[in-house]
Amino acid sequence: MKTIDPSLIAAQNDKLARHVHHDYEHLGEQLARRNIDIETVRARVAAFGVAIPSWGVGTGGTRFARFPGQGEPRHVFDKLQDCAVIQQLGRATPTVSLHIPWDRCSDWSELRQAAEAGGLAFDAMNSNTFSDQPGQPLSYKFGSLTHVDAAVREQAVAHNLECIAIGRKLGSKALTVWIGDGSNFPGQQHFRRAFDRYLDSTRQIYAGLPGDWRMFLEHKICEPAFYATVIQDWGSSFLAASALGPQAQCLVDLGHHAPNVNIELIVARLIAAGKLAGFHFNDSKYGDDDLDAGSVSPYRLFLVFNELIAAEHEQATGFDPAYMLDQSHNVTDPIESLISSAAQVQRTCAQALLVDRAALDAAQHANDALTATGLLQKAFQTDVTPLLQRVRLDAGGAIDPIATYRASGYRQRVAEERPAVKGGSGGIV
Ligand code: PSV
Ligand code: MN
Ligand code: MN
Repeated sequence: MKTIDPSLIAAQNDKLARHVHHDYEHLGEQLARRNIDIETVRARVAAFGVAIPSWGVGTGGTRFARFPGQGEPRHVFDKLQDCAVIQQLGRATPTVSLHIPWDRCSDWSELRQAAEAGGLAFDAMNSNTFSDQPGQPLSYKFGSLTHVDAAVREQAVAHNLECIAIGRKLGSKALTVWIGDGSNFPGQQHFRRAFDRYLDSTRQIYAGLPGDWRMFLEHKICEPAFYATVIQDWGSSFLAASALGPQAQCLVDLGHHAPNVNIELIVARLIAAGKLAGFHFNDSKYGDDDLDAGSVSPYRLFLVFNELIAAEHEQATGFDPAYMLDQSHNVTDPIESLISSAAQVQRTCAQALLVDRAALDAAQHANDALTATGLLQKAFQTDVTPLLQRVRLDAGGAIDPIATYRASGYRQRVAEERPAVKGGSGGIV
C-alpha cells in the first residue's frame, strides 16, 4: 500500500523531538503538582482510538453543490489507503467504518488483507436504506424499515442482514442502523404504527446478529424527513433498543439533536441504563452540520468526555462505547480534517482524564457549585499538546501530522493516479 515514506516522518520528527521531550517533562511537572501521573494519562490516551468513516475521505458536499478536491478516492481500496495515511501520521484512528453499498467490493477477503497491510481493522458496518441504489427493485422514497409496504421492509431487512454477512468477513462486530424514515406533512404517517413497523423490522435484523455483535440504533431529529422522523431522539432509540434486547444500544451522533439539547445529560442517562452504543463525533452550529469535531464547541465535547471518563472511573456496568467520526469535509482536504479531528477527540479525552474526580465528588456533596465547575474548567484549560505529540511519536506517527502530510506531497501523488472528478450542483437547482 502506497502510504508515506517512514524516513520522511522520521526526518520531520527529528526537527521537533527535542522540544517535545522538554515540553512533555514540563507538563509532567505541572501535573505532578496536581497529583496526576502523566505516564498513567499517556498510557490511557495511547490506547484511545476513534474510527474513520470510509465516506469521510471523499470531499463532502451540500444540497447545493459539491466541490471535489484533487485525487478523490475512486473506490474502497483508495479510501482504505487514505485511511492508512491518516493512521500512519496521527495514530489515533486504528479502525475504519464502512457504509454499504457505498463501499462496493467484489472480494471482501482482499479488502481485509489490504486493511491489515495498512495497519487497520474494521469497525461498525453501516447500512444504507436512505437512498435508492442502481438496480434496486423497490424504492425507499417513502421509507424503508418502516414502509407501509411489507415488500419494501423485507428488502431493507435483507440489506441489513447482508451488511452483517459482509461485516463477518471483515472482522467487524457491530451494525449501525440509521434510517431516514419519517414524514414531511402532518397526517402523512401514523406515528405509532410506523414505530411498530420499525420494531418488527429491526427484530428480524436483531435475530440475525451473531452473539458477539452489537446493533447500534442511531437517532436523528430531522432530515430527510422534515416534519417527523421515526427514530427522532434518544427516547425512541431507547424504547427500541430496550424492546430488541441486550445487544441493541443507542448511538449518539452529536449533530442529531434539537437545538440547545444537553447532550452530555443524554449520554449520562444512556450510560446509567447500560444502553450507550457509542458516538459519531462532529460539531455543529445549527443542525447536522457535520463540521469537524471540536471546531465550534470544544467545551461541549469536553463535557461529553467528562461523562465518559467518569463512567470509566466508576466502572459503570456494560460501559463500552464505540467511537467514530462522522463529518462532511467540504472545504478542506479530508485527510487533514480527519487527522486533526481525531487528534481533537483524543485531546478532549486527555483533558477529561485530568479532572480531579475525588475533589469533584467532594464539591458536589458540599453543594459548592463554583468549585465543581472550576475543576472541570481547570482540566479543560490544560494544554495537553506535548502529551499528544509524545503519544504519536512513541507509536511511530508524526509529531506534527499536518505539516508532515503536506511535506509528503501525498495528495499531489495520488492526484496523478486518480482521475479528476467533476463537481456537481447537488440536489437543488
Ligand atoms: C445521518 O445524518 C448520518 O449521521 C448517519 O450516520 C449516516 O450513516 C451518515 O450520516 C451518512 O453520512
Ligand atoms: Mn451519523
Ligand atoms: Mn448525520
